[in-house]
Amino acid sequence: MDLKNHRISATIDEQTIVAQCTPQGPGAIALIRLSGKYAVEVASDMAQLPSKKTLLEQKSHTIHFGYVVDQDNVHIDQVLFLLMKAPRTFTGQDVVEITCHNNQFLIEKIIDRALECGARLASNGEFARRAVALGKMDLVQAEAMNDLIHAQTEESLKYSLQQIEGTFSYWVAEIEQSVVEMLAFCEASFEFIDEEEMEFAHDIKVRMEKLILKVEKLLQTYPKQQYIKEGMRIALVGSVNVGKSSLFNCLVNKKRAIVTDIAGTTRDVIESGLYKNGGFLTFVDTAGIRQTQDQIEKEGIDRSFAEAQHADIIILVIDRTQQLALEVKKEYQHILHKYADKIIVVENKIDVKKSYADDFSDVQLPQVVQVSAKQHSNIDLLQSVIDEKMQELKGACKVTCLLNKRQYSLLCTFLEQL
Ligand SMILES: Nc1nc2c(ncn2[C@@H]2O[C@H](COP(=O)(O)OP(=O)(O)OP(=O)(O)O)[C@@H](O)[C@H]2O)c(=O)[nH]1
Ligand SMILES: [Mg+2]
Repeated sequence: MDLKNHRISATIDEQTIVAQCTPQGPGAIALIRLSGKYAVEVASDMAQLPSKKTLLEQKSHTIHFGYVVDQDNVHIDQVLFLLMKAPRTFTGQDVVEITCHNNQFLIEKIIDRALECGARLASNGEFARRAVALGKMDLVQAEAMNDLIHAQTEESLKYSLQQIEGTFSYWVAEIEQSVVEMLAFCEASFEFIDEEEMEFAHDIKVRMEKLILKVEKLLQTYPKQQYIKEGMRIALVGSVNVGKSSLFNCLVNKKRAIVTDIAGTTRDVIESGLYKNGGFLTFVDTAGIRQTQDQIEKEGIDRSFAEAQHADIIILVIDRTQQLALEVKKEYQHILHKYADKIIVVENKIDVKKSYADDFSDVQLPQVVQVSAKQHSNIDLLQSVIDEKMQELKGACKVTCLLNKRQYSLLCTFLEQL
């Protein structure tokens, strides 16, 4: 058999796979990874070392300066070969990583050369799949690695790292252990059915209750885990012209939304995100609520209500210089009732004399933060109230592990069947 054919005809999981591991785009260096039964042979065929030795002759876990060459020994690029033989590798197979210059033409040439030498292109996630198949990590850890790469907040990064190190896997192992013990107790209860002193039924019941509590506790944190994963969404809601867009611009620290004295200036939802204290915040400006016949404005107002529902925190803005129209006041009351736990009420325009005080005595109004968006007064105070509210919401979420949707629905099924 031809030297390269035996590499290609290996079983699908043994074939040598190759892929660029670093993202495409500008940068100094890129990394190409080979993994498979014949990874070192493939890399050796494409490598030229100054010592004239081959990669096959080198020890495992060593780094070699050299060149990737074509079939006529013409240099393609000057690179570093990182040689790692099984089993102490990411995939559990022989792995060679090539650090080359980050030029897409060069990268493609190196990958083409690997293909000529008997590798094939890796499919999406194939390196991680092999690592799971060869017991280098479990599925939960592989998912955590994906979460780590895509983590949007520092906190979510922290949890993904813990999960790679096995926190959730340990948690699952403990659950498994409890189930196995209960099964053993069930079997023992059949064996010793006549022994009155052995209270298996009571023991199993106590263990089962503990187990259910443990799973329920983790499941309950799931909706709140989104704060950690995706950050929080804070919507500015209120009547027209109260200064929502002005306040929004203050909070995101740029002139993002248009501000005018024309009522109904903001027609659509405007978002702006920022990182703060390791978390991600998305501020959302919305169209002012009022009665209107304008189709576009109506659609904008519907979106404002949808944002109020969707948001983790609502900043409900009151203007001390204008009285709310009756129907708008009703909407304020409705929002205050429905979303009591996530509302911060802000009275804007404290730089001018108070001319109206809407009566919300029928609803329990939370603490009112007084600001002037125009003069940037008390914005720090508002920010600290927002921080407190965020801590309050997050505090209800003491997370053991961050679950993804798959893990969450599997745990729900498990709980149903207990
Ligand atoms: N005096 C004073 N005027 C303000 C303050 N905040 C906003 N304004 C003015 O109020 C008017 C409306 O401000 P916007 O920020 O556009 O109000 P809005 O709530 O976004 O309005 P819509 O988009 O129409 O719903 C503008 O003329 C602002 O300059 C403030 O703190 N003090
Ligand atoms: Mg506006």
